[in-house]
Amino acid sequence: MPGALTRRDIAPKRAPGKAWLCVCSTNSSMSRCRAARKPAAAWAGWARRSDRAPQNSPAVRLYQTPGAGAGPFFRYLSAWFCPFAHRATIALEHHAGRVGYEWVEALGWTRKETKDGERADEWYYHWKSDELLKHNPSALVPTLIDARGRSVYESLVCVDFIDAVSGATGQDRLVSSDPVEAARSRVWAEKLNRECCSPYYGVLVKTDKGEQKAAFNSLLQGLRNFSKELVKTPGPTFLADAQLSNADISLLPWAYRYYVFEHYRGPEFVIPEEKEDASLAAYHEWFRHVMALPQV
Ligand SMILES: N[C@@H](CCC(=O)N[C@@H](CS)C(=O)NCC(=O)O)C(=O)O
Repeated sequence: MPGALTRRDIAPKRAPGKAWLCVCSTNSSMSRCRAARKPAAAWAGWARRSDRAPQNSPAVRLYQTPGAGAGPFFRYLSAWFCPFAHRATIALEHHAGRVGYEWVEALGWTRKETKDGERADEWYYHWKSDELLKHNPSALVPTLIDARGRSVYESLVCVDFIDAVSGATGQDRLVSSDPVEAARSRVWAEKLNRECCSPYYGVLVKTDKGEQKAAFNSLLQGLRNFSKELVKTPGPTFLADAQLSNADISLLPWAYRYYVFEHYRGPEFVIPEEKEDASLAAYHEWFRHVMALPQV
């Protein structure tokens, strides 16, 4: 019968000798991903925690597959370094206790063995797991696989999907229950992606200094636009009263990384502090707030 898989059926198959990788193995505050550091057995207590979550919404019922415990559970195809995946990770961690997941490191780079050791440092190759190739036509992370083997992908879609199946209500939702606010934050999730995430790559990948600067300036303008929108509602986040949303999560993994600009491009690529540029004050307040959240 379709959907009769148990959690054991979707447990990860760890390659012999491979370590469990964390979302960010550096000393960042994004390194606190609990699931990434834990093997399958660590989820033993998860079903118990999920008993506390509302279990009566249609979306949650759909994901209660026979034998799979009390709440939705996914194999989460991810990559420790990927900011798109980090959007999904934040949504999963936000709904920890309502949604369970098994982290699977599904792509990366590895150094190739060479026979003679010559120029060994340059011999890297890009690997992808068979599971990722099978479950996402573009073979990109993040990709979520449910107990029936169905997949959901595209980071912003994953955030909304995780929220929909979580059964969360009120301030815990990442998509407002007010349809107008939900529409506004959906528009801004896409806008932030275009204006503040995409130019990040222009700054770092372009070789022409003028093009790097143009990308940086357009990113700054995106942050100023975001600042203006932030002050329309009370509280530091996009939605009112500190409710975290898909718009905040859209920007967060890139905002966290902006500090690398100074290292790779020099001091003129630092995001100005609020005392240097008052139009960025709300953005900085937002950044301090979201970076201090336990799920980030
Ligand atoms: N539009 C996608 C982009 C995801 C993406 O580009 N992920 C990268 C890792 S950061 C990836 O899977 N790259 C594999 C490849 O390019 O083949 C999303 O929002 O999920």
